[in-house]
Amino acid sequence: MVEIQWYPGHMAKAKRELKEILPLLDIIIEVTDARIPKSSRNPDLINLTKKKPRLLLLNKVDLADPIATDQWINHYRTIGEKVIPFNGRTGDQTAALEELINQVGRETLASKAIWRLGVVGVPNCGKSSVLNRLARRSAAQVGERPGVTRGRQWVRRGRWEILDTPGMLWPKIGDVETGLKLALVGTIKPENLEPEELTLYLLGWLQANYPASLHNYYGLTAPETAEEPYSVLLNIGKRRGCLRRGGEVDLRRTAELIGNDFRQGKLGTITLETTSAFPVSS
Ligand SMILES: Nc1nc2c(ncn2[C@@H]2O[C@H](COP(=O)(O)OP(=O)(O)OP(=O)(O)O)[C@@H](O)[C@H]2O)c(=O)[nH]1
Ligand SMILES: [Mg+2]
Repeated sequence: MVEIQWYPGHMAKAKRELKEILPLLDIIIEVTDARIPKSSRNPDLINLTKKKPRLLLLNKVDLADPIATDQWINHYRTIGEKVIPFNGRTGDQTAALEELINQVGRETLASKAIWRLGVVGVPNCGKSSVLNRLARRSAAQVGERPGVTRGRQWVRRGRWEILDTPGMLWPKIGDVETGLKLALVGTIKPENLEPEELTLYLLGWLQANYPASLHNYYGLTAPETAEEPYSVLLNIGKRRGCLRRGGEVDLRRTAELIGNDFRQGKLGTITLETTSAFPVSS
């Protein structure tokens, strides 16, 4: 298995800059990806912001398994987080988010004229989209690839000053599965990854938890969906015509295709981790 150590200089800089600006921030809005509600929480960010009022957003809920999302929301509520599901693309739940901000602000900053909100999280999880929803306009640039936001950007709306920040990972992602999941949802640039390894991991998860997705989208038969992940990869490559000149399956291209299908939600609503692996007390 490849060990993902993706911590370019600009992320170290982003962390330094966040540390500098943190004393100014009143409320932290930590954005995560609802498909990996645990793995998309940066331990550095949790640590840096633990003394601040903090809201947790499970963003991209439209792509996540709704049952798993409910379980994760319950899990986080149980351990005392102020958490809500969110869809940065449609802006559903913006009113609920605003209400939560107002509630936390009333409790902690009642007398302050200006409330400074900091939007933080791993790359590509939808921070700028969330900011645009709160600002009610397209103030920040949004994009499909990680690393779109490079610098800090303040946006004002009413009594709120909202800060958009660049995505941050942490220097050493110790657990291989965490790295694979972060890569699968698109927080790491694809050119830094091994698509075959990622997709074999994804296929194993789909076979165990969402076998119907392989049947419905790629047309595999039930026995085919139960084969080794490598055979499933080959089979999808054949069916999709991802072949090299000699007629053999192009595994890399097939793997990229499946990864893209997953990221775009074509395989259905899928969450890559369950709460059961993490005791409520964790
Ligand atoms: N399906 C879906 N896509 C979303 C959602 N929120 C954001 N996106 C998309 O995810 C991609 C990344 O969104 P951004 O808002 O740029 O994410 P970011 O966290 O600011 O990314 P960086 O600045 O690169 O770290 C864009 O293509 C958005 O349209 C969501 O709730 N659902
Ligand atoms: Mg951004």
